[in-house]
Amino acid sequence: MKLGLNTLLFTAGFDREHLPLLGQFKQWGFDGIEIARFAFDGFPAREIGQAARDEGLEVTFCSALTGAVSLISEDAAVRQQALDFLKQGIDTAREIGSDVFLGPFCAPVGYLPGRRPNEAEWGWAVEGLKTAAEHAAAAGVRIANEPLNRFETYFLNTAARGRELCEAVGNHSHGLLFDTFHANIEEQSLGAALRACGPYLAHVHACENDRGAPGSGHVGWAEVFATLKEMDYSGWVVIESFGARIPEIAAAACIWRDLAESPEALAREGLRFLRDGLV
Ligand code: LER
Ligand code: MN
Repeated sequence: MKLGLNTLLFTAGFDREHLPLLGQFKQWGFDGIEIARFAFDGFPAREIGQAARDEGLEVTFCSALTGAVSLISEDAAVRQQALDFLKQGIDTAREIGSDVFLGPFCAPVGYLPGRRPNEAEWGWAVEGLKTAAEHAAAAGVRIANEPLNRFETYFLNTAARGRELCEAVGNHSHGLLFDTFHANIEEQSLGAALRACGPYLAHVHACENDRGAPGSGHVGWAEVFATLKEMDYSGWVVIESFGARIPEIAAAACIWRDLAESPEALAREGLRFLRDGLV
């Protein structure tokens, strides 16, 4: 397994000015950097991907549907906007040299209409993701679609439902991202949930129950590590936490206190814990 660190610990909009982070990530011992962007126009993806490789880091590429951009909107024009966004994200992942494009890609993060998802929305998700998966396959990129906890989305909360979605999409280029923070809230068993992802498991976010350093809280890590090994998972396990002092991130992730002594301490302690348990 390869271990990475998501840039949301430091910034909501990774760009050239953040290139000095590459040397730090490498020095701390990460195999890769997970770059997060929520807009792609003008982003120098090729240049940044090359800079990461020059530093000896692999790259994964992360985004999310935000605002009003939804693949499952009643409005066909909005669904098309979401599909265009996903296609552009996939193209950016290819340009940056990532073979995954990951994040929550059905409904915008934080959209909570106060009811269950309906069949029309399920159909729109399947239809949109089929088209996105074809685009991803042609680009040599795999979509890793992320179930989120119930306080961030009403649409896709569990691995079991994620697997149903993958089966309905029916394209290996559409898989699942398993995030231990969300799963810790929604799943009855982390091991069973990982096994439910099965061959669709495309990416893992390692995040503590309070979104701090993996190993510092009460996520059932022993079960997570044992199940990933039992599944012969050989992909990425990426530490995802959020900069508590970065206003847009703090507000989006509702983080109102520091989760570690410093972002560096969170990254280094989390990495040591994951290496001990996984590699
Ligand atoms: C993103 O990976 C995530 O986990 C969400 O909670 C925020 O988009
Ligand atoms: Mn995540």
